[in-house]
Amino acid sequence: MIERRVLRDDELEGLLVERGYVVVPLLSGNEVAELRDWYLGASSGASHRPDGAYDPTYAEFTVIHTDPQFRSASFERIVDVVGGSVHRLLDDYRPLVANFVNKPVGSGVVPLHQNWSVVDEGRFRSVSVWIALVDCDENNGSLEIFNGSHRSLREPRGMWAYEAFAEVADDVRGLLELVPVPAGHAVILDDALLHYSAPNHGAEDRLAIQLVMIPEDARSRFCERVDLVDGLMEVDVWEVSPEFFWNFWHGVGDADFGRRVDRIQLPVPRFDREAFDRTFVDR
Ligand SMILES: O=C(O)CCC(=O)C(=O)O
Repeated sequence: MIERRVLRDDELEGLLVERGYVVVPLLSGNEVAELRDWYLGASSGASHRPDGAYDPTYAEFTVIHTDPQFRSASFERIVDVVGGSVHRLLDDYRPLVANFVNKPVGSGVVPLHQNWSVVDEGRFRSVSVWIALVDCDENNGSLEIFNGSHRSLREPRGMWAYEAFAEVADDVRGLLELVPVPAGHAVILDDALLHYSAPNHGAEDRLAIQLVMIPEDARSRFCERVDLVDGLMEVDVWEVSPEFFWNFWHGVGDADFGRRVDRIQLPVPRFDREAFDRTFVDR
């Protein structure tokens, strides 16, 4: 039972607790244009997936942008433009990670996953405020979510969370709901919610923002896999500030902006259909 609320509005809070996400209007047309123009101007249409970052068919996330200056500048710009609106919705939350998420035409899949756990999810909810900067629908790869899945598997998660469902992803696609999101609207999702997004088959870049917010009164945490011993992952747990993610590569952040607080062992999560149903469907 998580007692700490997320949203100031009672009705929205009830929906978030029940379904794991809500959709709300957030930004004005001018704010959307400002953010979109800033991103597209600064990136001048080039690809910003560094060599060896990850699968080249994936969406581009600012947190691994080729230019480290752009990562910090993006965080500051996003927080500057959307911070006030987000503060009016969320009950004393603070930003931890900010990404532009771009899908150039013809690419940009985001595999079925839960986001990193960045707080103790037994006591708190961190949320991603995912803001559409263009109209997003089934054609250009909007979010697809598994309603209610945030109630299961609130375990420590790091980069490996992107691999856990590879075996079942195609098989369970029919359980997901596509969420159409007009430009300027936001999906506020519990970071434990299972979600996916398809490649962009539209005619222009599909640009969005992911702003990860945590409660002011919660400790941040980031889980880094450091080893695999006898089938168990050795995981370092860090308490971090946003700067930790401005110099981030293959799951390792900037140690100058974090403090290692624990070392834990975890099994490697791998879901076949039976384990998936047991965890998320028949619970
Ligand atoms: O932008 C997308 O399509 C997906 C991004 C995502 O998975 C997230 O923000 O958690």
